[in-house]
Amino acid sequence: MNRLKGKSVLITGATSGIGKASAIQFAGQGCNLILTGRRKERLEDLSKVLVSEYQVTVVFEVFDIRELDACKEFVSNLVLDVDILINNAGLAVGVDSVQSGDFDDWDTMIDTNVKGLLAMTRLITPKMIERNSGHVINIGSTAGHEAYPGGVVYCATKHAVKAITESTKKDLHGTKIRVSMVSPGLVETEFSNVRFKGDDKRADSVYKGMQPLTAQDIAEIIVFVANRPDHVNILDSIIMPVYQSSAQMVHRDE
Ligand code: NDP
Ligand code: 8X3
Repeated sequence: MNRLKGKSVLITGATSGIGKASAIQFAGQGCNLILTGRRKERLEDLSKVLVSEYQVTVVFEVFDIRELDACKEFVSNLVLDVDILINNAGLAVGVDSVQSGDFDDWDTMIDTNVKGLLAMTRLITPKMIERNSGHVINIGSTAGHEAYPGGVVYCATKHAVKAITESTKKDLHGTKIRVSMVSPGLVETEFSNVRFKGDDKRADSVYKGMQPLTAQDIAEIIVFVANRPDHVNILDSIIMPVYQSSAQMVHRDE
């Protein structure tokens, strides 16, 4: 049953990976889309494809989610009511240990994954409260459930997303607004290319000898979470490839 047709879905970080795949899946359900990211050309191209293939309304805005003023301006200019907010924009940068980490990389992860997500939630939820309806879906990670070496700040940010999700649910207690988190394990997107700062060979090695999740696998879960009946709230869902049993326990065929 499609309960999503005609709803407006705001997806941060829709230029690639899980965000882009989610935009395609929600458009396929007949949702109108508000897309964000920093790469304008990608948003233009994706919007054109979605409008022509699915006949939905698509608007996009190019800005850096780390800039609070840009987030505020974006939200104040929105004409559509946001029914579903998907806080997806995020990244890992580097795999340094705590004793050798790069302070700028740490800022980038914290400002994007935590402060960007918080800003969007802070700015969008008041109108949801006024309407007593809406759904906030945060993209967490298995790294928000389990810390691993080389992930000190990335894991901290995703643990923060878990805490933010739980607190948001409790802050909105008694309203009809749903609050969810989707927590993937290894998904082959541009994530590892970004983490390894453009070292694509190293990025490919993350998925060597195993079949990772695809962005579409996760987008389908996000749509499932969003498409539950109004009284059903999925607080979290952990999805890993079958060859992955924990952050670092990954079986690889020879
Ligand atoms: P991608 O690198 O493919 O996509 C990341 C998206 O985030 C891009 O659209 C990017 O857009 C956007 N983004 C990053 N920084 C900013 C910024 N400062 N301002 C605005 N947008 C930004 O990776 P994924 O699709 O894999 O990642 C999506 C989410 O999923 C992230 O939160 C990630 O932590 C999470 N995740 C990923 C997993 C994986 O294995 N791939 C597993 C678990 C969770 P642009 O660069 O155009 O700004
Ligand atoms: C991304 C998955 O294992 O690289 O959140 O942390 S992992």
